[in-house]
Amino acid sequence: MHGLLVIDMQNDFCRGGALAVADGDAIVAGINAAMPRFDAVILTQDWHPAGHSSFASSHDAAPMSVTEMSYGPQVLWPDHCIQGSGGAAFHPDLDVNQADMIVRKGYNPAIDSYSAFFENDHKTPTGLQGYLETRGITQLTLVGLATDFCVHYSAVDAAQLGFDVTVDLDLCRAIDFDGSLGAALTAMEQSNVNLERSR
Ligand code: VGL
Ligand code: ZN
Repeated sequence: MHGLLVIDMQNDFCRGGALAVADGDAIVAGINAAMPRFDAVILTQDWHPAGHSSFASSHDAAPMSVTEMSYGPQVLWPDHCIQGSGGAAFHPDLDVNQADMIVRKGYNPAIDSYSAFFENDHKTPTGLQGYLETRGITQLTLVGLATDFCVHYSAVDAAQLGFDVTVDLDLCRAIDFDGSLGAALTAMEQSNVNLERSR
């Protein structure tokens, strides 16, 4: 069974959003078109409480600065994807009706969660692994936002958990902050993630 894991296709990561990824909107149509080719479609939704510890505003710090958390270095982001806000909603053109499952992450006030599998402490699970295994899904293709953060960490965790993982780079877009895209591509390759371009 082959699942499509669609990462964080939310308004705040698209044009006009609080943490807009360049050209994020451009991949929505392609993601919708890809959905019917998979046995299962799973969406992730970045879902932070107001005042989340990953927000620069919670630390009196500049957005995009880096701080040290108990679990390691953490980029401090502009406030984004606040639970129930329009920015946290899925892009209006994303075909949410084709999804079997929606996994929310980042709801723990003290820990960020880039990966769809584990919070940034690399041990608190979201439950997605169990869901996929229960459904017999062994192959995963990842698409969405952002290539160098949530797609990257989700792909590496999935590969380490033993899934056969492909990232379709044409259906992803990157933040590319301080060399993060290059580092992410290297890390994914080293973790045996297949990097694919669909077009
Ligand atoms: C993301 C930064 C903060 C992402 C989420 O979806 O890649 N990046 N929260
Ligand atoms: Zn976030």
